[in-house]
Amino acid sequence: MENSCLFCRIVAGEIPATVVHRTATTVAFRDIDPKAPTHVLVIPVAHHANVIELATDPAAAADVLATAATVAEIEGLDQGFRVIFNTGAHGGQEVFHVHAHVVGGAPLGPMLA
Ligand code: IU
Repeated sequence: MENSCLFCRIVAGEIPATVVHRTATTVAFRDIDPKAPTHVLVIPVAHHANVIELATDPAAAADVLATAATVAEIEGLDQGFRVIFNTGAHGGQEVFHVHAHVVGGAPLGPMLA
């Protein structure tokens, strides 16, 4: 856990979040500024800054993807959804604890704005 990391503090329960699903290695919670009817963030419990670091921990990466799939099922996204890892400055990443955005619940168009 990194005390200065907002998402580590959500994992620890020090900052409130609306948790949708939790496993031993992941937490899924609603984005505070949703961009679609369903907008859930899936994070690994272990701190990794971005998807490049996550890729060095294949078990954690697989767990994040499995939890994203579980979230889609819980949220009833049977018409489809999108999983996005914003990465770095050009990717628009704002929080440097890797998170998968699971977005859906309506047609999203060709790209997420
Ligand atoms: P990004 O991929 O790093 O740009 O996304 C960060 C997301 O984290 C963004 O969609 C915020 O709305 C969201 N978020 C949150 O859910 N809770 C928070 O306390 C903060 C940001 I700060």
